[in-house]
Amino acid sequence: MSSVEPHPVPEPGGRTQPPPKERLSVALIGHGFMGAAHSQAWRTAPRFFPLAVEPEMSVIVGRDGPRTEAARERFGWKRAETDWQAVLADPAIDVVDICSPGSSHAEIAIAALEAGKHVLCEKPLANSVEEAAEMTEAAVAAAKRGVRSMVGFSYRRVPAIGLARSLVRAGRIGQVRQARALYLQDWLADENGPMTWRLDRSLAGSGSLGDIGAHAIDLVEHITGASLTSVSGTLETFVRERPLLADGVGLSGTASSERGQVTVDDAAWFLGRLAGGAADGAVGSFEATRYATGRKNGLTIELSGSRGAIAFNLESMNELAFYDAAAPAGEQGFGRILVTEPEHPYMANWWPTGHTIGYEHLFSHEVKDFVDAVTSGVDPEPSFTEGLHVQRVLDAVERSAADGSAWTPIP
Ligand code: SOE
Repeated sequence: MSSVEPHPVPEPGGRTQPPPKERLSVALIGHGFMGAAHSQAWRTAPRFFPLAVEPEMSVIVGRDGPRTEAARERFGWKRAETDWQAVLADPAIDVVDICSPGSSHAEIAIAALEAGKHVLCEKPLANSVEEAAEMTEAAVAAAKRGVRSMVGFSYRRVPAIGLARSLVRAGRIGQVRQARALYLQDWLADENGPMTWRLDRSLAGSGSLGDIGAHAIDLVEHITGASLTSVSGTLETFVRERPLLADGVGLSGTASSERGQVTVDDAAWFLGRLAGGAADGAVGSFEATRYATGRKNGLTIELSGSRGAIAFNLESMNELAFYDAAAPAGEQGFGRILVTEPEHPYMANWWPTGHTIGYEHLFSHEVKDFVDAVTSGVDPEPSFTEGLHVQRVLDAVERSAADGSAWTPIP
């Protein structure tokens, strides 16, 4: 961290202002959907959460000069660059926030960690177990030098997920026997939609499985404290050829007249056996698809326990349904808890009682937790090690699907 000399500045009348905060100089890699979301978080988190340092939005990096300059202006970064290696060589940079396609995660994250930069890397961690393992090795070595790293599973920072985790870990739904996690989107239901990078295996690593299935895996394990130990999976690609992308970023764009092969799964289904935590011996059913017509960002999780249940829906992210089987007969039901009150994680810093938050707030929570960990000298969660485990689950699902949905162990 570059430090400004912390000295009290006397004000008229003798009162002194607190010394200016040290700065944390941030470089953002990528300016698509996640680049936009993370930019908002770097701008907003310091305004709502008392961070020990002042993040400085120093540089945004993209491949195309004019587009990156436009993103710099739109998202509020000081500089725009097209050479990420030159940015990593800058000793003034403290943090590298990776929001580029999965094919670039390993090279950039490992170089950044070896250069002593703290790293926040979007999910999934990498495009393969091998890459994720190399990143994790670099992260563990870097942590010994006080360099921190985190994977951006942003939904862990939904206050309702924090409440679900507290209830489940406290035994309020008893022994979890079944987990149901569906992540349903429909932005690919139109077969004429163009080939964004998320449909190219060489860039994305996988399709719905890694893009959104990774979220479902991480959340079920985060809430229950259990780990998936084996899976039986099926993958399907409904539309195998699409128009190439003529122009666009993020999830959409304009179609060109040329066509290309879709090389990733369009939808994934898998069963999983869980061990440990509150779901020891449980069986989970997972689905991840971007063809669920009418479902826009429909991540739902339901945990069925011996003494109750919880149910969450990302499209109603400020609520958690809680069924308490210990409640008096006649009073039992899936009660809706409005998770907006100051008792819940992060909520005291936003709005007065009863006011809701949205998708973008989760990234401010993520930045706040990341910066707090960096300034406190502790390793943030989820770590690259946890990201590697998710990568192993994704890989096991793909191997199972290729082997007739055979039950496949997760190392
Ligand atoms: C697209 O499926 C996507 O943008 C994911 O890549 C994100 O991780 C998720 O937060 C929203 O949907």
